[in-house]
Amino acid sequence: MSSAPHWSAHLPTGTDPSTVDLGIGGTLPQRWLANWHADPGRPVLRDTVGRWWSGGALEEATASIAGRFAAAGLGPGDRVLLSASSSVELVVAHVACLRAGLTVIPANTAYGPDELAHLVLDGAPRLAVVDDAQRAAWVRAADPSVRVVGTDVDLPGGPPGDLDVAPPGAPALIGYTSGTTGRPKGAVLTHANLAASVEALRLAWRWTPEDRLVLALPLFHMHGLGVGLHGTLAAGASAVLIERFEVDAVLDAAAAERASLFFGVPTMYHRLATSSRAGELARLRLCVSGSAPLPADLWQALASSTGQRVLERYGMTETVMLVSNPYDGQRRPGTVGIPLPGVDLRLDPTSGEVLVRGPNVFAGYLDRPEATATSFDPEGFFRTGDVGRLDAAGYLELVARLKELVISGGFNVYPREVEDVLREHPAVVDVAVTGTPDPEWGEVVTAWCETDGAVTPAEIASFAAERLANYKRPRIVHLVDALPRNALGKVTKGELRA
Ligand code: MCA
Ligand code: AMP
Repeated sequence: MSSAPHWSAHLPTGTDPSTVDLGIGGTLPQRWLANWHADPGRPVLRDTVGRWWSGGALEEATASIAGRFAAAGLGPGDRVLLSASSSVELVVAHVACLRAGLTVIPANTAYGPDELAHLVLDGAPRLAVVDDAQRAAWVRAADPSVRVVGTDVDLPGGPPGDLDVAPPGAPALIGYTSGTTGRPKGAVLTHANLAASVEALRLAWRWTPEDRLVLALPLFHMHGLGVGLHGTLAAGASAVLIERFEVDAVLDAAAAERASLFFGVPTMYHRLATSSRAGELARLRLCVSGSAPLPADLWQALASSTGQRVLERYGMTETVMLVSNPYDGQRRPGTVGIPLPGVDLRLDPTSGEVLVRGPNVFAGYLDRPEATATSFDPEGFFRTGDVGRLDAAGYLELVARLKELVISGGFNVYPREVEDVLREHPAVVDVAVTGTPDPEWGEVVTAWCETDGAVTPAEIASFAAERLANYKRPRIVHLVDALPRNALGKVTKGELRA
C-alpha cells in the first residue's frame, strides 16, 4: 500500500494512516467484552419491548447461552443456523455463538421450505435457532439430525468453557449469496474480516460510544448484522432494536431515545421522505444508505426537506463494507464514495468491473473451491460483479452489473432462481425474469412467460408465491407469445422492457 492511501480522506484531520490498525488488536468478541468490562452498567441495547440491556447483562446472558451450547456438545467450528426477527434473544444467541467460536449461518425469515433446506443441507449446521414453528419444521424436514430450538435456546445449561478465544482466522459467519449464478453459496467470513470492516466504519463514520443507532434492519443480512449490530458493539455505542421497519416506529424511537444514527435501504428512505414526519430526521447526526442504489433525486429531496445529506456506501456479503462517501467533505449523490480504510480498489480495464482486496474480503465460498478460485483475479482481487466508474476525485459510481441481479427493497433476487421455479409450472414453456424500475422498491421482480396459453398471470404469481420468499415473487407477470432470442437461441433480456 502506498504511503498516503487514497482512503486516508476518510480519517479525521491529522490522523496518520500508518496508525490505523484494522486488526483491532483482537476479534470482535474480545473488543465487545473489553467495552462491557470497562463500563458494565452502560446501556447497550434497547429490546423490542422497550427494555434496556447493559453490557454486564449481555455478558452474563451470552455466557449462559454459550454454556447451553457447550452442554449440547457444540464446540469451536460447529455451525449454528439463526433464523429469527430482531430481538434481544436473537442478539444474545448470535453473540454467544461468536464468543464460543461457533460459526453463525444467518437465514432470512421470509425463506420457504426449499430455500431453508438448501442452507441446512449446504451449511450443515448442528443446531438451528428459529423463532417460528413452521420454519422449525422445515429445518427438521431438511435434516432430522439438526437440533432445533427457539430463540430462548431452551437447552440444559452447563459451564461455557473458554470464551472469546477464537483466533482471528477462524470462521465466524457464513452469509449465503448467489454470487453470479446458481444456488446460493456460503461466503465464509472470518473473525478478522468482520473486525476489519467494523473498525474501518468506526473510523470513517466517527462512530463513538455516545452514538445511538435506530436499528430497523433485519439481523439476518450483512447490513443489519455486520454493520449495524457489530459496529454498535465494537464502538461501545448503543442501539434501539426495531422488530419491523415502520416510519413512525423509527422516528418515535429516534426522539424518545435521542438517537444519533440511522442506517437504511433506499426503500426505507423513500418511505421516510414521503412521510409528513420526514423533517424529524434532522435530529440525527448521520443517516447512511446502502444495499441498493439511492436515487440522486431521492437524496436531493431528503436534503431539502430534512437537511440530511444521506451518506451512501457500498458493500457485499463477501466483503462487508467496501466504499463510502466521506463523513467530512463532499457527499456526492449518485456515487458510493471512496474506498474505506484498508480497501484496495481498482477497475478491470476491459469490463470496468470493480475489483477489491483487503482484510475485510472473505476467505472463500464454503466447499466450492472452483467458485472461489474464479471469483478472484490472479492478484487476489475479488471480482464484485458490479461495474463502476471513478470520477476525477476518485468517487465510485456503480453503473451496471455483470451479475444478473434484481434488488427489491434492499433484498437481492437472482433471476435464475425465480426462472427455475416458474419453469416447473406445467403451462410455462420458457421464462425470463428481469427487474422493473420502481420508485419505492428500487426494482420489482418481473416475469416474462412464454406459455402454452392455458394459464393466467395471476395463476403464475400464486404458483411463485407458494415456492419463493415474498420479496422474490414476481410482482409483474407478462405473458408473451415468444421471448426475444439471439441467433444462438439465448433470451436477450435487454429487449424485455415493461
Ligand atoms: C417485503 N415485501 C417485499 C420486500 N419486503 N417485496 C419486495 N421486495 C422487498 N424487499 C413484501 C411483503 O412481504 C408484502 O407482501 C409487501 O411486500 C408489502 O409489505 P410491506 O409491509 O410494505 O413491506 P415491509 O415489511 O415494510 O418491508 C419493506 C422493507 C424490507 C422494510 C424495506 O424489505 C426490508 O427490511 N428490507 C431490508 C433488506 C436488507 O436488510 N438488505 C440488506 C442486504 P404481501 O403483500 O404479498 O404479503 S445486505 C446487502 O445487500 C449488502 C451487504 C449491503 O450492501 O448492505
Ligand atoms: P449481497 O450480495 O446481498 O451482499 O449484495 C451486494 C450487492 O448489492 C452489491 O454487489 C451491489 O450490487 C449491491 N449494492 C450494495 N450497496 C449498493 C449501493 N449503495 N448502490 C448500488 N448497489 C449496491
